[in-house]
Amino acid sequence: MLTLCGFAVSNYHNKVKLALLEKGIAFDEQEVFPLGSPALMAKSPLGKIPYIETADGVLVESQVIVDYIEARYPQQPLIPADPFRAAQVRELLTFLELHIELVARELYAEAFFGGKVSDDVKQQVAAKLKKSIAALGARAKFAPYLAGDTFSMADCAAIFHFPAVSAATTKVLGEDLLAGLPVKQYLERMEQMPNVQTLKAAQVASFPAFVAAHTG
Ligand SMILES: N[C@@H](CCC(=O)N[C@@H](CS)C(=O)NCC(=O)O)C(=O)O
Repeated sequence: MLTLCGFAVSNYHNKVKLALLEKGIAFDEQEVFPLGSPALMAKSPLGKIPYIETADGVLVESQVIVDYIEARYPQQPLIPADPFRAAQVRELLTFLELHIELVARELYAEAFFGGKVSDDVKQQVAAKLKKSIAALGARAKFAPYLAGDTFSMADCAAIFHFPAVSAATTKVLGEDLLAGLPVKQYLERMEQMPNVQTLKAAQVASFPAFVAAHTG
């Protein structure tokens, strides 16, 4: 049995949980907050969630976890069998996570946790995001899913990363940098999915307590 460890507000946690739910894989859950405890560091050496406990050991990094469950449980595939189409899904994931979410994350302290980000950092983040979001727009199909006609692991990520990036850029840069892409309509379509509704409801419900605990 797999145990998914993390907490309901995290976009990366929800990405993995949606993949498990859509694939119909049975799993246990343990609520873990990334607060640097020795117990956490023993399982997740970067101190991050999500991580997953398997019969063979622990895995960290959401994409590593999703790739593992895809290989281990091929039912309800979240990546096309065709190598080129599979690579296109991974290209979208790389744009989304390495070039967009990870860059926007620099704004989260000010956007969500009462911190402050310098004007220099804001300018650099805005410039990088504009370039990366244009690149995503050049590749993403939004028809109806991110990679085209089939739901994929790129959607598991986008459904939770897009709202975080929109909220952070709106709050800190005064502009939703995703507004030029059909993200709003895409998210409305994805929110028709029962598993997405369940995860979003849990995320919203646990957000105030999470922010209160992390606002210094
Ligand atoms: N690249 C990681 C990112 C995970 C991540 O950033 N998790 C956040 C919560 S959303 C976390 O654990 N942050 C605590 C920290 O970085 O110390 C993945 O894909 O799993």
